[in-house]
Amino acid sequence: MTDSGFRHGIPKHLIYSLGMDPQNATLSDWRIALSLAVRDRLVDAWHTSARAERRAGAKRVYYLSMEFLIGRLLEDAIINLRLEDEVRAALASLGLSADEVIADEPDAALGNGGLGRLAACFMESLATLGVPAFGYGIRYEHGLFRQSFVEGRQVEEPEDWLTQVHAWEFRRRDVRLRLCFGGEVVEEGGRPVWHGAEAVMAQAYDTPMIGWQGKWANALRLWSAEPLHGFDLDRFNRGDYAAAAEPEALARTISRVLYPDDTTERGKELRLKQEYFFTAASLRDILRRFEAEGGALADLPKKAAIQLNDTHPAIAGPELVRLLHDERGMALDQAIETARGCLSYTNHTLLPEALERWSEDLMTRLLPRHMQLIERIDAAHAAENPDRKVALVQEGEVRMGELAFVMAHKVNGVSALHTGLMKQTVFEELHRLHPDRIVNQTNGVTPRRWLFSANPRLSRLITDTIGEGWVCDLERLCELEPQLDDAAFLDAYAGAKRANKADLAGWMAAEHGVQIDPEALFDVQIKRIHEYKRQHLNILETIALWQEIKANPNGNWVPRVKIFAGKAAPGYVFAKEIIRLINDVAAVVNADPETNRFLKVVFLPNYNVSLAERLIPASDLSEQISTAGKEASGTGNMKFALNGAPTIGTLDGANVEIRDRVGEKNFFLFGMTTDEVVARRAVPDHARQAITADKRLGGALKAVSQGVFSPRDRHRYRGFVGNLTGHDYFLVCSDFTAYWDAQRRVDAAFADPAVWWPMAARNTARTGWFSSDRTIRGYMADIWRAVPVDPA
Ligand code: Z16
Repeated sequence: MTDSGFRHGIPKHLIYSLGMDPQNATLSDWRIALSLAVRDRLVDAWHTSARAERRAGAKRVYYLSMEFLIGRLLEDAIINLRLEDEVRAALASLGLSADEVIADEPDAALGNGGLGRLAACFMESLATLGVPAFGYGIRYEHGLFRQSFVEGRQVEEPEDWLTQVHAWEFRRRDVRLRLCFGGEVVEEGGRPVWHGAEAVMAQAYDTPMIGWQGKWANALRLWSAEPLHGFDLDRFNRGDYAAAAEPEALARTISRVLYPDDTTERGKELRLKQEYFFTAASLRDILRRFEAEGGALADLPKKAAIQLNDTHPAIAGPELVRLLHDERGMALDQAIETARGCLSYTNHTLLPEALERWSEDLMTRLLPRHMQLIERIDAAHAAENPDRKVALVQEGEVRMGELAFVMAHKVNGVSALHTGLMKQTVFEELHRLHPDRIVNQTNGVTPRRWLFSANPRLSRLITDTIGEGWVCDLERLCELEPQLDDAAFLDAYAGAKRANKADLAGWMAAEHGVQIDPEALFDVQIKRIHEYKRQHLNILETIALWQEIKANPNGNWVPRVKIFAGKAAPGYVFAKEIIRLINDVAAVVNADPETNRFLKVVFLPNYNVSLAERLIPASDLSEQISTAGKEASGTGNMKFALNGAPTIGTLDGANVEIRDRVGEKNFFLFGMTTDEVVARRAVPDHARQAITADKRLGGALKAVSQGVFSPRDRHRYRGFVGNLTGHDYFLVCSDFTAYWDAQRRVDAAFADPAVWWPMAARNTARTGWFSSDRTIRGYMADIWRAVPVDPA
């Protein structure tokens, strides 16, 4: 199939794989045909990789994650296989636009935000580095909901990416595992045996994850829940159609939908079932592979590094102990040791509401044997650490963070600041007992997708200046440093950004009917909507700026477009209020003829990976304004910096490390530090004090509470303003003045191209360290003890 080239391969798949007559084919048909033709080109590399790792007897990395936010796959594959020119030419000869075909692919939105996108970047880096690895997760029928706005309010609709042919996956008919829930544990021949009451099948689907230049590929293996047996023919024949289909529907519920909460776990039974379902299926698959290749069970840690992405798969500890001890007869202590030798755990948040806890009752009902083993693990840990106070079960709840910690040989945080706080706060005691266990692995992003593919103009300039080596060795961006005072280089750099901004402005006009000035400063905050991320701080500053411009409409204002995008968890009422307020402010401000030359506000609906790829290369300013101590790392912050958008931000998460690298002059720092945040909260009336001290903040809050942005419903934001003036846990009011001042420093810098462009370009030149290749190398050296394999 490769010999005939795409010009023949695309119509061939259209006609013979999809059974379409080219005369009737839609854009989607062509896109699927192209995907199949591109897929043909990567399958061989995939098989070669699998054979090479088997031959080498290599240690494999298993990345267990509830979420893989992979987005579109076609462009990724085209780019990594270096097929851009060939595909473009073939599509053109068929009368098709490559950009339109690529943009037709729905995002695979199998994640909420940073955690899921990190998993996707890691899969790409693992393949680029040639590390034998599997990603294991859930093949959700419905990914993250689609967001739209009705009268400014978020409306959620189910996402249905699988209603179209998904060209990238292979259903593995031979990989189908039976899993149980519930039932009871009985003694048989002196050994505990778990008899589950309810069973489902875990069906594997593999999607190849191809690395740079197609040299290596790994599988992303996603599990789909299916019933043991088709449907009940007896019942059907008796005319009981609904009942006949019931077991099927029930089984499939497990992989039906992604939970839409990013950092709040809510103790739902189905969620625990999802967690056990994919974890247990993955572990069984891992053991099966190990046993097929031969070797003593005690050597499992030499062949399998199993990374738990957050606590969601923490049940892996007891499950692996169960597989080794109950099912294979290994002594309990040795089973615990062996499991620990394989397992490691990444923590992604310190927010108390996000630390998973499951009630002992639910755990006993759903996983009775695991509950017993958790108690055994706990007792063993207590015996080894007689003075310990932390118990795995407290107040009738199983603490999954502590369980993951105790069962892991390494535990990592995702930025230097976050890892330090882990040691001082949630894991203080466990850290004292196991001082070598916690390590840091600062997050990273894949440069293939987030620079090379998303920003071709800047990529071309970089390659023309320092060659193409930067794509898989991102720290070589520092070779741009000598050019940062060169007028021609800076002109070209600014030219790339301007062209990206013009594209974005054109797209916004065409798709959303909003007119924005491409010369204005594009100030962008895109991420999940959450109080700790403080989109409300941004909108209050916007309101204050609007009022200031109105008071002096002939002033020398620096034109700005405030761009927002992001989803709120459907049950998070306050976050939805923030969305509505931003939309209400946009309606009033954008319609104000006195100010709209200088200030526009746009909230783009349905934020996803593809929208991020469009926005980030066209951004001037990156908003990373969380309350210090709350954002574990952030990864959007890295993408913006790489693409030449300086940060306005707090000393939180990876912002700290970004600032260290780009230099304090190239970063707009503001706000309280983690320690100051803690101290400030202890001040009674901190919000009121801050409001009294800052006229602008007072004025903005007054406008909101008086209904300036909700003229037909003047009391709409009473609760919102009440929260900020009274409680203000995230210290929006206390950080307002510093934020305002930082924004005015941004204005001054942007107004002077001789200041701005060197600053923007320095952000690109100095952030090569934030490649996920570097992160993965860190995990390999400090946690996995795995090495790349030569495919040849
Ligand atoms: C998530 O995306 C994150 C944390 C978490 O507990 C749950 C989810 Cl779904 C994010 C962090 O908020 C972010 O700071 C971090 O960069 C990201 O995980 C990847 O580590």
